[in-house]
Amino acid sequence: MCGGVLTGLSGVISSPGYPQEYSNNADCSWAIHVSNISVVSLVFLDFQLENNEGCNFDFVALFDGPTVTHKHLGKYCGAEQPPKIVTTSNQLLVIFKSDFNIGGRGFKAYYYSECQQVLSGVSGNFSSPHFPKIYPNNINCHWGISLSPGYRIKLYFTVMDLEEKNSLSDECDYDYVAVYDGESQTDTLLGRWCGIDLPPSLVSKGNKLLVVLSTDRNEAHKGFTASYLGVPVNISCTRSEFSILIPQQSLPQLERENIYLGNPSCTAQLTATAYKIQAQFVNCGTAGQKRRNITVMVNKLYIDFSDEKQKNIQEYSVQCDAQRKVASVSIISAEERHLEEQAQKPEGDTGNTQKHNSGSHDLSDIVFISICVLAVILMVIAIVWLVLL
Ligand SMILES: [Ca+2]
Ligand SMILES: [Ca+2]
Repeated sequence: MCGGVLTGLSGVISSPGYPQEYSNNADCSWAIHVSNISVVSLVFLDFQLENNEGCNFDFVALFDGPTVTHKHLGKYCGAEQPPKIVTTSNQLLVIFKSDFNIGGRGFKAYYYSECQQVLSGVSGNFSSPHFPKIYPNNINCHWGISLSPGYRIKLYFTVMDLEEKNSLSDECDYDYVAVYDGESQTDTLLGRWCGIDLPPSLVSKGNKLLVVLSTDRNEAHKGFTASYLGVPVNISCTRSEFSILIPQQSLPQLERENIYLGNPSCTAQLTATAYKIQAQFVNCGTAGQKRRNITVMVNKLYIDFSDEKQKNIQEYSVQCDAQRKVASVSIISAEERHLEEQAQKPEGDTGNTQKHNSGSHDLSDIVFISICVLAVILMVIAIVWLVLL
């Protein structure tokens, strides 16, 4: 008796009687079926079968799907370990056959699923596979959170119970959760956690976050649960003011004083459902900047997430093309902020521009003075003309 249907996220298969010599005339097939969001990886740990060219006597054959009619991924015999196989779908078929004589130790292999999930709701929860039961060994799960531009993602872990650190290296070498500030593992690593210490809450730089759970071949615990929240900023403008709305439910733990435009005296008001800032361009330090012959009104929105442990103020650049009444908001990343601070040092160009633009009422003052001057000139011309007459 050998083979079967396997539906776990990971598992081990081996030839009948392994590591004893397998029987003659064996005919086994394993249909591996992992969850819909995954592909299957198969890794051989040991491999020794009767060898012959073409592998016609004893062999292991692999198919990229549930039946032998699916794409053939390889046929192996002899003592050379087959390479790691990854399917294109969530199913893998493994066939083992032996003929009437000459055997070997057989094979042992493990399979695992690369659990992959993309989350695009404004808020959501996810947890390690089988939570609160023990998570599988040998898994590598990805949760990608992807929201619309203009959102940042705040991630909280609510339960954390993974295998402890390697006591020799003091690192999370066995099982861990890693969070990347973007959509792939090449983006900045925000941290790597294991054991029972809850990771701190994290805020993404942009509108994407990647959470990875990696477990090794033995010892498993309960796993983790996490929640995330998109922090959106809705902005519009008229010819004279900004209007900013942030749904209250997206920032449940904040006071209205934690949200302000330009400076802490321009705080948000609380409506029934949202934090709201309505600010005339002449207030809150909004300034006009010339961009390709268009004057754009610019300011910064601050959301203060600081707690006792850590200072954490997010900055958003808000802009309004007042003529077209088109507003936009974008997140200012830590790097951008750093560059800006560099540029604003006394001799910096940006510093001068900022100084020049401080207070947009400068603009209306200039217009007013110009009109006065013009009126005076016209009056003088009129008087001179009268006198000459
Ligand atoms: Ca044989
Ligand atoms: Ca482990």
